[in-house]
Amino acid sequence: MANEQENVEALDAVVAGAGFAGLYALYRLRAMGLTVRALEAADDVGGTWYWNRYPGARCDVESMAYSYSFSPELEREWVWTERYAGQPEILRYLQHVAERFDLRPLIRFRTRLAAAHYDEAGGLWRLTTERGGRLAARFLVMATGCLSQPRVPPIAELETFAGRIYRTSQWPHEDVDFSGLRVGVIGTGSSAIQCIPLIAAQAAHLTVFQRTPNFSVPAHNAPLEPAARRALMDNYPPFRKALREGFTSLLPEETPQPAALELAPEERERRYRAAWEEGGIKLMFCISDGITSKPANDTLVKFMHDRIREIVHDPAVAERLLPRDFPLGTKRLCVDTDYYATFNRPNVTLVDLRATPIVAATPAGLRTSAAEHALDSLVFATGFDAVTGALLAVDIRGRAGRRLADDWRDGPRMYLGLMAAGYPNLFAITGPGSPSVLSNMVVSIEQHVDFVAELIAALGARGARTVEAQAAAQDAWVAHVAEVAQGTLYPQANSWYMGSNIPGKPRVFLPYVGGVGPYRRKCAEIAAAGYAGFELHA
Ligand code: NA7
Repeated sequence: MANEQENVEALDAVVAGAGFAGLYALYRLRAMGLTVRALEAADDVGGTWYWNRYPGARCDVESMAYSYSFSPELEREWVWTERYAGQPEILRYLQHVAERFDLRPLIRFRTRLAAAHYDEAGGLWRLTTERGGRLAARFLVMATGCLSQPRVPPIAELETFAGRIYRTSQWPHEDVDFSGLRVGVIGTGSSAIQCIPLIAAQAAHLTVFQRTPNFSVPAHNAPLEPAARRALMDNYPPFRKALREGFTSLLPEETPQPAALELAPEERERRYRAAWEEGGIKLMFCISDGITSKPANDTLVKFMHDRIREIVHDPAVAERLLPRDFPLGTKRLCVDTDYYATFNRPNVTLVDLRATPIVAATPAGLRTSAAEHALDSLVFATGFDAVTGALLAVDIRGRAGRRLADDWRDGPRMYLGLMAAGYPNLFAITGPGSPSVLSNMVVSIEQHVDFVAELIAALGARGARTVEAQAAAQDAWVAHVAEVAQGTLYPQANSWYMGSNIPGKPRVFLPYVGGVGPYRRKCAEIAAAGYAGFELHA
């Protein structure tokens, strides 16, 4: 490794992050003969699945689909045990991948990328880690995750609270035992909905502090049936193909569905029931227009309200749990085990923060405008600065010292969610304006990493040293992403998809909702057209 300056490690490529995206990027770039290292803040691989180890943490995409497809050997040898894999199993999988493909020696653990400044004269990214380490690399791959920058809202006088504070996004490695304790959970997003039933079963008392009620469907999680699992393991390619080419990448079968209002009410009800009984997010996809037509969506909302009222015994509690101010699916549909039923337990209290907001913490608990809630432990399940948060947490400066944070003041701007004009050789894996969080992340990660690897290879083949997005292509893509979103109900919700959960964040729809298969085909066409919209320079 040639050191061009003292104490600066010079590499062909640096990958930020060692989760699903970072591990595969390392694998691909090393196979191309590049010198490559990953910088990882944690002390192990896993990314999202390293940090989010709260009780009940589980993927809401089925395990057989939420796995890499790049290695047939890996596909044949890794045996998923449950329909939906829990966090420990996914973390073991990623540890296995790191070991099996000998990726660990390429990863600097406990090393967080702090700054990335483009050196135009040298055609290099000059990188600084949080502890002052310095590296230089031609290519920088941001594999920093879409839900990796936690957000914990300020609570007045929190420092006075005498109990223990936990965050679902940074859960301790040792077992946390809530037996005999009074626990509070703030938030009712996916993380909260997964951990609330388990905490309630263990704690003496659980108080759930809810600001916005959420929709959740049952997972009906279960051990995988060995014969069916084996049949799929022996014949993965068509399954993978269907995921890659379909609209959602979440479900292998995507047969055309009827519009909700074309169905007789009884038939609609039968479909919704069947989806509910099957479990998972199928409910969203058993009609064609759930996310584009408000009247269609209203029928899903009514179905969900009926289920919540059916499950929750106390009518007053059920009413407080009914989501009313956003269409179903415009905030991520949660997948749970016994979430609503947990509110039937005598040791669970639901506090409606809209009616009675938190005023301050006290040594003994939390005080709302109505009461003081005595707590021994407080759990924040309050979400993330999604999609752009982890990118902007790094001080990224491109040509002429321009700052990414300035360029994105009114919202992120990337061509295909992959590259930004003015930032040569900087790639985002599942960046803003790509299907990312609306898709099966592993499918989208593999597609982006493959695209980047092939683009780097194309540079070499053409004798070019840098690639960057053209401003006009980027503008057109950003406009297209916004236009497609406007054709859906998504902008009607104050969701993290819209950046609305972060005070001051521009209200922009972050992912691309045009479909995973169509997006992939668009990327392939662009590559086949000599990387249209990208500039390649010698
Ligand atoms: P989410 O889905 O963003 O949920 C965060 C929750 O925290 C949500 O219910 C918020 O209510 C609540 N929240 C946030 N700030 C506050 C304050 N200040 N006071 C009270 N409640 C608050 O994050 P998750 O970690 O659950 O899930 C993220 C994704 O990870 C999930 O979609 C899966 O894809 C995996 P709000 O709705 O903003 O009123």
